[in-house]
Amino acid sequence: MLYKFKFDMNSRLTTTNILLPHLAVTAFIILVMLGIAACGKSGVVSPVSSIPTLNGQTPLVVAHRGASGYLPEETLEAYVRAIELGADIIEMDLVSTKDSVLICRHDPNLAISTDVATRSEYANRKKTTQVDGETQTGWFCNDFTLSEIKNLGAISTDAERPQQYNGLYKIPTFQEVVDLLKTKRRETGRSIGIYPETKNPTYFRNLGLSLEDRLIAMLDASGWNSKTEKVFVQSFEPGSLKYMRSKGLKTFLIQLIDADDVNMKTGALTYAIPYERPYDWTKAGDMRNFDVMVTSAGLAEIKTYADGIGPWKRYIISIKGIVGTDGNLMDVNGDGKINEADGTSITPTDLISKAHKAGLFVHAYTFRNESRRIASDYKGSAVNEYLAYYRLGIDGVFSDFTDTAIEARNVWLRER
Ligand SMILES: [Ca+2]
Ligand SMILES: [Ca+2]
Repeated sequence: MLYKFKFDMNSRLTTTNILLPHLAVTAFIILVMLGIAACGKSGVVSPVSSIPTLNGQTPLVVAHRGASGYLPEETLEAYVRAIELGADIIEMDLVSTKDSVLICRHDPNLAISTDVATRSEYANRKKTTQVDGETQTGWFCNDFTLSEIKNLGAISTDAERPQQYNGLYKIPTFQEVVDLLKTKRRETGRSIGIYPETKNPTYFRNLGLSLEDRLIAMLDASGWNSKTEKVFVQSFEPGSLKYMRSKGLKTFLIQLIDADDVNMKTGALTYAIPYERPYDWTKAGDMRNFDVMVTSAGLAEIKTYADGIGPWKRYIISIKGIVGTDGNLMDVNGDGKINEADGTSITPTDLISKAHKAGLFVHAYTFRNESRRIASDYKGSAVNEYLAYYRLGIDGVFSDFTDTAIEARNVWLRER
């Protein structure tokens, strides 16, 4: 039959030969059209046609701070677990020690994610200072050498998550995570990616501990300063991204877009220190909030220095509660608390399609399994939340629970 389809086009018109050539031509046209539709910007043909991501590829699962839902975040152990759970990419925040070593911590304040408060030898380092306009009391990484930080143990940052690993794992340097990833890539044969964030870059620059040049040098040395690898460099501060681009960073760059909270009475996002705007804007006297970044003009501006955006997920699907007769939000599920579980998803914004039109991919944060964080319309299932975003064409998700994000992606790929 295949022979007929290919070669009988001009042969004598028998009943069979009238029908088959038409089928052949039609099938050929359809195949060509599907092939064009499945070809993304990168020119790579997607295994599944018409996936609504920017490049037509399946959305990426980014292990946010490693397998942080299960183990103390940003430790080698949390990254190994995330890789075992199937993460496409591991994510980390970079801050600096006093002796200029990049380490993986979400906050300069070590009280948040380490056992420093229990160490009497460091009691005299406790202080109150400003981080991006916010007054904080604690122990700060820029007051500690790497060898001192290596004495500390990582702890869970969330009381609802396992506490039995607190203090067991060390704080890794960025180089140690890079080395781990190289080993794991060899062992697994998977091209697992990396997603470092310059954290509080203005804060560190003001201390003479700038992050950017060291990050570029380390990516150069690792052979990963390129878009041929799954390497994504992210920041909330546009100045940090623009600086790195100008200094030869060739990886994918992502502008993170934050807000403070959701007003559950209206579904509107709210803005407050230190989440209202990039801190380099504040320092420069630019008092616009992050929300200007999600306008068409804002996205066009981002496209001049970045490849994608990393918005808080509520910029795409926000939630709204029910206001009672007393004017207060109602405890819809009757658990005595008012939180995201009392909210219902509202109509999605057009941010993903607007960003795609601007040529930007969208990786949203942060997806978590805890029931108090799951809007009521997802019926307590984090899988349902991921599905809503995958269906909208999200290009990647930052998840504390890699396995759930992958399970949902499999459900979504099957449903297509
Ligand atoms: Ca981060
Ligand atoms: Ca409730």
